[in-house]
Amino acid sequence: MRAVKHVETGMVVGLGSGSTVVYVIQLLGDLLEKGEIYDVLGVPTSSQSVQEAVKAKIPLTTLDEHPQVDIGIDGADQIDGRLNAIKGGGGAMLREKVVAASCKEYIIVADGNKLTDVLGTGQTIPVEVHPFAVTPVTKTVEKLGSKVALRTGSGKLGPVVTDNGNYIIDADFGPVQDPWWLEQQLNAIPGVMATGMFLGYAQLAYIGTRGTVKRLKPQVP
Ligand code: DER
Repeated sequence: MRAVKHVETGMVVGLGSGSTVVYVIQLLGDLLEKGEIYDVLGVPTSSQSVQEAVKAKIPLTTLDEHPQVDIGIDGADQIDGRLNAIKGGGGAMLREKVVAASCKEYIIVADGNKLTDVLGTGQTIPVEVHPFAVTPVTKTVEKLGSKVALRTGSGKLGPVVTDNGNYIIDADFGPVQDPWWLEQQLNAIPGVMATGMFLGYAQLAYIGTRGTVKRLKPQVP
């Protein structure tokens, strides 16, 4: 996993969430155990990444103690050539975004099937919403031109409740030609806690396809 090679001794590392990042956390734990790097602290982005980091014996810290994170590594549900991404399939986007915004360098690791020309193509946009506001937010997001579904759990009845005690709506806008405009509109709705659009955060992505890994930098047209 090439992304892990960016982590150096003494760094504070943002630990993303999701199935891909599990390998990142395990590898980082291995490097620490072998003593190849040391004095590394992790900032977890979800209860999942806390559990994985504890298993991998990575010492953890908080943004209160380390508000500036040297490097963040996270997955994505969809990513375009500018390295703008849709995240939140795992429901962790609020903390993931706070950590992404705190990183000096932010790297996305994803499978090739996550690459798209236009964000939103065949992919819903998750929006974390305060439970008190879920109905008015849903109506407003529908008025912006999407079909909206409240995310419900498997293994639990009723809505998915995030690590922050909020609900998630998944908004299907189809291909989004101007994600920056949409991000601004969504963030302006009272009750929206975070959207799954991660725009302008990643400086680098490693995209794996059938055993090969491509290194991508943001393409500027
Ligand atoms: O939910 C999330 O934000 C995850 O990071 C997601 O975007 C990537 O998850 P995956 O690696 O399991 O596909």
